[in-house]
Amino acid sequence: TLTQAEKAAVVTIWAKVATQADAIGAESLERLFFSYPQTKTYFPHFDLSQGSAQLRGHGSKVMSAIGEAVKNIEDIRGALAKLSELHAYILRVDPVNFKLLSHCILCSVAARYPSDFTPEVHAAWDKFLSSVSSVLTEKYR
Ligand code: ZNH
Repeated sequence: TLTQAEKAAVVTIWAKVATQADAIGAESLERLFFSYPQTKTYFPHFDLSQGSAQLRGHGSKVMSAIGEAVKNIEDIRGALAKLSELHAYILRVDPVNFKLLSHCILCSVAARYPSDFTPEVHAAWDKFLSSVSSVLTEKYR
């Protein structure tokens, strides 16, 4: 669980990220598919070329889910309950992929806000993304 200081750091960096959430979501997915091409197998029905409408649309959905988690930082599990069921029972995404996507989101945020991305913010944002990933993968069996 995140400390109060970590929660505050997440809320602060999110205030910036939220203003460019769609671009950051798309960039994160581009990084994911480019660096870890095996992740593309979950999206056989998508046009994954850089800047495609589907890639941008999906990036936007992922980032709004993360925004919901920030807004409900005291109850991430409750906020993402439905999404957790979707990933566990229907999508069945291998949990290792959540680490890869989290890493790509981390890089996209760091690249866009280098001076805000202090070691403290880095650590808090990383821990927050791990919490989100844990919630989204905890219903697997
Ligand atoms: Zn996921 C979907 C979020 C991760 C794969 N997703 C989704 C959605 C969302 C999300 C919001 C939408 C839903 C609806 O529509 O209802 N994810 C998310 C998040 C995360 C994730 C937040 C983390 C952080 N995913 C993931 C991964 C993968 C995935 C890692 C693999 C690689 N997802 C997916 C898919 C889908 C989704 C495949 C479906 C798509 C379509 O549309 O089809």
